[in-house]
Amino acid sequence: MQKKWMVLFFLAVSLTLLLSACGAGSGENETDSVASDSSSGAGGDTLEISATNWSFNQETFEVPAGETTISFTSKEGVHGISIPDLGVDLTDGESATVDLEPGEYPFSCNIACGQGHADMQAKIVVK
Ligand SMILES: [Cu+2]
Repeated sequence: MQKKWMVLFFLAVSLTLLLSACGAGSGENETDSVASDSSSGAGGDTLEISATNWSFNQETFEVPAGETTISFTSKEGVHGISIPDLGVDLTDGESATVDLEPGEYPFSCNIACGQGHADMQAKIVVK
């Protein structure tokens, strides 16, 4: 008689543990999706600039005025960007958050990267 109750108690405890483990699992997933949503939208606009040999992904980058995070990626070769009017210098994988006012901000590659280096010119147009 006593043994039967112990078995029932053991079953009840394992069932509770299983259920709470499942509950915790789905809760983590929800937290993950919320976290990734907020990280992609955080910090105002993001301007992504990338470079290859020997050009940037666009010649003109139009962005609205306000707080913008400029992030730079070098997809081929070793490049960087220098935006003198903003005091921003970035190399591969770096980013900077700036408060942009309307105007034009020319920039160029800031690493001596070879034969096409002088052609690596582009500009940010803030409206
Ligand atoms: Cu260069």
